[in-house]
Amino acid sequence: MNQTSKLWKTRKIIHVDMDSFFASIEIRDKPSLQNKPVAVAGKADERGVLTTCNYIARKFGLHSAMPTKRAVQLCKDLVVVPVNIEKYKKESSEIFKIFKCYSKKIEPVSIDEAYIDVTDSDYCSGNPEIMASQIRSCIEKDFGITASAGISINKLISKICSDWKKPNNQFSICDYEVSSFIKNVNLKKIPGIGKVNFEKCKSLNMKVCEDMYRYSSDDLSKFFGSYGGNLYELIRGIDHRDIETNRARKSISVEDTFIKDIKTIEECKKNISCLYKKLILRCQNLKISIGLTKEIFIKIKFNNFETTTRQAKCNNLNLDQYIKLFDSNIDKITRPIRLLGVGFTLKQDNGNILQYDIFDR
Ligand code: TTP
Ligand code: MG
Repeated sequence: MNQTSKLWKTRKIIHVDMDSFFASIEIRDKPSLQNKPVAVAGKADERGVLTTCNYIARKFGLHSAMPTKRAVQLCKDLVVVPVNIEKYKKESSEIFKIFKCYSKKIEPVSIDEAYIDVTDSDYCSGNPEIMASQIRSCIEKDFGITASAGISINKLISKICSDWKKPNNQFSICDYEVSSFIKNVNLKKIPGIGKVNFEKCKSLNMKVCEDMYRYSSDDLSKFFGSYGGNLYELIRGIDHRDIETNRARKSISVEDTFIKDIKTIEECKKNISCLYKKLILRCQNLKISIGLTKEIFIKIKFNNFETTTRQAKCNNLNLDQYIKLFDSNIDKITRPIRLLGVGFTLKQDNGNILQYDIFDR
């Protein structure tokens, strides 16, 4: 790492993200897997998918959410390890304790990533790059896995930076570097630009952030709806979001991938009924009151992996509401269905802010 001090004028945010997290844990626990392509996944003959794979396997084109069957076709020597979520949750909560040594302002984002606001931290003479380097060394020494880190003045840029030199590396962009750095960042890296919006960008001849600078905030709102104004700032590297130490849960859901695709309305309804029971059980386990329901939703993934979600306002959560939602949106099954999910979003406005548990998946 180049440790010549950069000039940090505003905030200092570190984004830490473990490298191929589930796979790294499995390889650590079974050293004979080292130097082999490894995926942590459901079984190929049960229509399982990859949760992740190590970087050796990624060279074969493998990635998260790819069906295991396809992965094994692409990479003949792939070692497929079953998922052990309880183990990863435990490791994760231990690893996250390291962050507390550097700041009280920590926002866990998922099982393997967090933002740490070290703006007011005096450790390492206030140098955020040295702090990030120490955090990564600690993770490697104490947990036997590697992590990458991004260091910058806001969440947007620090997250882009942690991915910039993955795996086992770190990258920083300080105040005066932001504007020139962000210009050449691919629009795909901007939160909110998913597949659909990226296609829209391409049709407008835009690939990197700078390509969008010719449009006003109003223009962008015309193209991208209410998100346009937000986008105007993000592509310029502006992100005022604070670190959320108490993230509120926004929704809860359950889903099932079927061993055999389902093809009839009756089968769908039967499965929605089973999923509803699971959802209620999950709410009970998490102590979430169904009285907090704002909107219910149903998710459908077809056998070509196209996914669609339908939602409706709801004050009184029950199975009939889901069946009604299904009936009013689907009158015939146009393609075999490989996955169904049901869930609901939660009201946030009556003091019922629920602690979001990143370790609950
Ligand atoms: P990621 O941080 O997205 O991926 P990763 O840590 O495996 O790889 P990278 O080096 O690119 O950061 O996700 C963290 C873990 O979450 C991942 O190890 C497995 C799990 N996961 C899923 O179960 N399903 C998914 O679709 C993704 C993306 C991740
Ligand atoms: Mg990761």
